[in-house]
Amino acid sequence: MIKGRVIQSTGSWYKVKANAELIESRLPGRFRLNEKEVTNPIAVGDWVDISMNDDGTGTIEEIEERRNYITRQATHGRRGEHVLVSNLDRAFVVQSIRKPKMKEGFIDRFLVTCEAYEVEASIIINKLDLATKNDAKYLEEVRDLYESLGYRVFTTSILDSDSLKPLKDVIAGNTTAFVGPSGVGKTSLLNTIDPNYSEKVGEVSSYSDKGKHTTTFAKLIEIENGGFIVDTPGIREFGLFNIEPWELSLYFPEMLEPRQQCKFNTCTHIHEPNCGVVAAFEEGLIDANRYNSYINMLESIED
Ligand SMILES: Nc1nc2c(ncn2[C@@H]2O[C@H](COP(=O)(O)OP(=O)(O)OP(=O)(O)O)[C@@H](O)[C@H]2O)c(=O)[nH]1
Ligand SMILES: [Mg+2]
Ligand SMILES: [Zn+2]
Repeated sequence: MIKGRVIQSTGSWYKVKANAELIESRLPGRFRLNEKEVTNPIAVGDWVDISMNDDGTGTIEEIEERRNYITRQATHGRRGEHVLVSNLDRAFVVQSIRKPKMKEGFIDRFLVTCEAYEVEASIIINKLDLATKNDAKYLEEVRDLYESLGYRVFTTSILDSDSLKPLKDVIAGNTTAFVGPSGVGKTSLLNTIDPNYSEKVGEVSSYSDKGKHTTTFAKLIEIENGGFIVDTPGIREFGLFNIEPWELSLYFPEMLEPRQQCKFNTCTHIHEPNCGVVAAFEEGLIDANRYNSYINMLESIED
């Protein structure tokens, strides 16, 4: 049996890197039967044991328990969850200041998932070269808000190599992932961080300001200064999976203390009497946009 790591998956084939070799591997049907609620039983980042076939392909026999992972609600009408990537030291939610414009709701959903699944999360705001004078104040507010909650914020532009230095430093030696909407520059960042790569990047439509979903499969890439980056396909909406209404506030760091003052331990912090979170919000201790994100998420998981 050979141990390796899944570096790419198309759904039927898995590329497994074992030592220095890339082995095209298949997954026996029994794995699919076991995990009905998952659209992909194997994710990029997984450690697996494979047995070798005569034709040089592999068969995945065993999956090592994941240290952590990022998951979201499956799309295209499928039920259950879709595991994006596993065994991470850190995950970056990538946004761009313009083209396409920032979606704070996306950031907040991603951060909640990372809190729930115990992945350290940071934020990248890319395309800083497209920021106008008026954006400066907004960027400062965003940085202050998220850093006060314990998340690092990196502002980058692929046209400014100095802006990438702090990012490179935290990536070195770790396994990290880039997750975000299409067109924000996830693949461009990767190509710039390690010039040995020239993965395909796509235009952003000038009409809709949306990317064209250029990256189609998640891919784990080893970079030259040591470390791995998982580039993932653009995501329109980051749907929460398997988070109950009563527990949602556990994944908002600023609500952890206030929620202890709530009268009811099933409090959802909306309409209940004697709610510590609402009290904290009214005192200005919880940011209005974050509280709004909380309400939006709560509504989406309640129905
Ligand atoms: N001005 C500017 N353009 C950028 C920057 N980073 C990326 N771009 C451009 O944004 C477009 C989309 O970049 P991609 O790297 O393909 O974006 P992506 O996030 O990988 O998109 P998907 O693979 O579709 O999810 C390309 O035209 C890039 O050249 C940046 O820092 N500044
Ligand atoms: Mg891409
Ligand atoms: Zn409450």
